[in-house]
Amino acid sequence: MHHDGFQIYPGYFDKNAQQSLVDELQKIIKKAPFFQPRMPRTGKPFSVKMTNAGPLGWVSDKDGGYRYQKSHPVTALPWPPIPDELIAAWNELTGYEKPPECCLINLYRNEKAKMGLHRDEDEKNLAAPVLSISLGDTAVFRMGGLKRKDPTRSVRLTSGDALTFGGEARLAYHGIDRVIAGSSTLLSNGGRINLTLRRVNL
Ligand code: MD3
Ligand code: FE
Repeated sequence: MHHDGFQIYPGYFDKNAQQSLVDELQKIIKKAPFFQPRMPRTGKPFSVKMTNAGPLGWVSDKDGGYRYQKSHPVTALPWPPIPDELIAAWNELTGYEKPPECCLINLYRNEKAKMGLHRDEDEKNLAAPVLSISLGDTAVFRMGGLKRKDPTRSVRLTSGDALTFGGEARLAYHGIDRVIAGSSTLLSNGGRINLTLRRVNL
């Protein structure tokens, strides 16, 4: 059943499913290593490292800005495919008629990694929902409204949680205030990985 808005599915992926996602991610990262995204214009590096799976990947650098592209910015190779388990989760949780085109993989390696309040608006298709999956250390997630100054609330995201953002919530401001180091043993080097699945084109 699909509802509009912001939905959280605590512990959607059990321990076994989380471990098999980590195994799949390790294979992806060998072919498409984490890269260092940079802010448009200033070139300031993000504190989060990124890579992608799927036909399109989200990248950002000083000169090109935020964009989707078919290849890895360092290796120039196409992105690896999105794992079947993630496509299945997209189908079950979003019910959207078209498959996701991008699985952005964000790595929060230490307690300094965070993501400022922003909206996801680089997609042509803003009608499709977004699916987010948390793995590893707990994150302090901030969910706001449609305007930057709207009130926000703080939500803890733990390993295995899934969230969907559709309807009004699709363009809501959100960010990651911090990650709580040592709160999970899922990732052998610690830290947190967030997967964001998006439909980019109509
Ligand atoms: C609300 N990632 O990559 S996931 C991002 O945990 C991003 O790495 C964060 O925001 C992370 O753009 C937050 C939760 C999330 C993802 C997408 C959304 C919240 C969202 C899209 C629309 C509204
Ligand atoms: Fe976002």
